[in-house]
Amino acid sequence: MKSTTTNSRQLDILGNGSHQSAQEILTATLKRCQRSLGYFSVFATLPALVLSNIHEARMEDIKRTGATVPEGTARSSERLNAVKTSELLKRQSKFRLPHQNNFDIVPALGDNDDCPGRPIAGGSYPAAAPYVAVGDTTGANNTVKAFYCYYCFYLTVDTPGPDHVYSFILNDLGPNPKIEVSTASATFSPLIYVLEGGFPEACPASTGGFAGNGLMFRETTSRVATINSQAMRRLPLNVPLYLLVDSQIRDAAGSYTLKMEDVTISQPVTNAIDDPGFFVRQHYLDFLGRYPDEDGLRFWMNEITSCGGDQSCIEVKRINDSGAFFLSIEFQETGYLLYRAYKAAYGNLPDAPVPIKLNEFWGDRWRLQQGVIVNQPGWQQVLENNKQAFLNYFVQTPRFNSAYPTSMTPSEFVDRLFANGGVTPVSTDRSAAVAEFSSASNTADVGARARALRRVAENPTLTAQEFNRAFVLMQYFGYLHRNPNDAPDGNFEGYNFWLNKLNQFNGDFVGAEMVKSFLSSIEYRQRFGP
Ligand SMILES: [Ca+2]
Repeated sequence: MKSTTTNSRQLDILGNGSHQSAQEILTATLKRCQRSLGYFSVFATLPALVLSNIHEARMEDIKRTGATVPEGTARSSERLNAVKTSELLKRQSKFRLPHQNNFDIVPALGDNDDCPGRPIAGGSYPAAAPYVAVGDTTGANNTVKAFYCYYCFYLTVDTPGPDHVYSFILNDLGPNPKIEVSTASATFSPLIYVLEGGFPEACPASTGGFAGNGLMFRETTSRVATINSQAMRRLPLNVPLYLLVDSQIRDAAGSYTLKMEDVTISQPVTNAIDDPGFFVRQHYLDFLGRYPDEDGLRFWMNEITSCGGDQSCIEVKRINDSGAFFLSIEFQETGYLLYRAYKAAYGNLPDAPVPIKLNEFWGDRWRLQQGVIVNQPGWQQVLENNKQAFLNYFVQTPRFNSAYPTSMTPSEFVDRLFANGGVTPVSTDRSAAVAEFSSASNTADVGARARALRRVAENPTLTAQEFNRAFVLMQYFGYLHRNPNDAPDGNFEGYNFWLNKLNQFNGDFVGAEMVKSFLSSIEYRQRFGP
């Protein structure tokens, strides 16, 4: 197919490695994940399989339950319009330019009197060998004239003096981390503050800017301004930070010495999403709706950092890390269950191939997700409680009550759920759902409504049928924070393109280059930087 050829050629030019090596690394990753984090145990049969076998596993699941798949849902043979396809790829899959993989380019361009300032070189800086920089703000730009500090009692702090900017990402802190700016000047009292980065407007580009993302500030005492150990621990790890050396007194300026110690700093990047720690952290936020736990963060970061400077290895690991978040138990049992509840309850949205909108997904996901961290003690019970609470809530919403009047009989109720889910149930599954209502003739029992809906939403046939569809939808929700038919698409052509491609590759997101394309898309990358 033309699009595939074009795509492959682009990959070859950039030297992004073969599918073979990607698949080998993925297989190894799967094995390690099973051992360490319980990831990928989506289906009982899955641990023995590599990802390219997922489709077969799901087919086995369906055969085992004796259910049927409606014609045309699992695979589509629709031919793609070559012109439209190339346009889609052009928009979605602008692969990184070679220089964007060079993490050391920033220091060469660095200057510290304008954002993003001078990048601090990556490495560990113990107290015995701190990072030290000497500067003088005399004549510097007034990059930030004021900032809003949301961790400082919501203060707006005026900063009209000339300032210097340093950018860095904290990877780790030792026992006594510290940032200190000292001066020998009797007329210059540095005011130092930290801005949070990770989004395009995080650091004002020209002079006289206002920053809305202040994390903290420190004034000078005895010619030293210090962010001490306690304050350092309030700074987020794996997030781009900007340290500004400004002035407490209007227009005052002078020389200073900056010292950072007992910290580990990431290699500087031009776009925050190229930093391994930020990349992983962002996946927790985008797919699991929570901050990372330390073990998980380190595990997934290590997958990437263990590549060292091998760019093709880094790219493969980033793709595998990324896909793992959709495949994780935690997502499958929260975000994907939410998707399936909507699918069973209402079927697809009008004139759409998907059952749920982004605002519905974000609005309800927390109900299933709250407090769940897979592999932490008691997580199964927390998840079970969340599922029950969510489904009880869901069946009492006005939309559900209106779609399923309590006057419906249990059989009508269950049949409609299965029909909306696109599933012809085996008789035992159907009767088990109906039996939730005992011998009642209507469906007024809220608990039974919730349990019956759960049986349909967790039905293995439904779960298998919707798997690729949900995977593609989550590319839009997770990476792009939008519905597939929102701008710039305006329709579901892009969604259908990726669904067809994923189906053609039997669910193998590496072979289909789906995750890779979303990660590389300008739309995704511009969420975080240039
Ligand atoms: Ca300033």
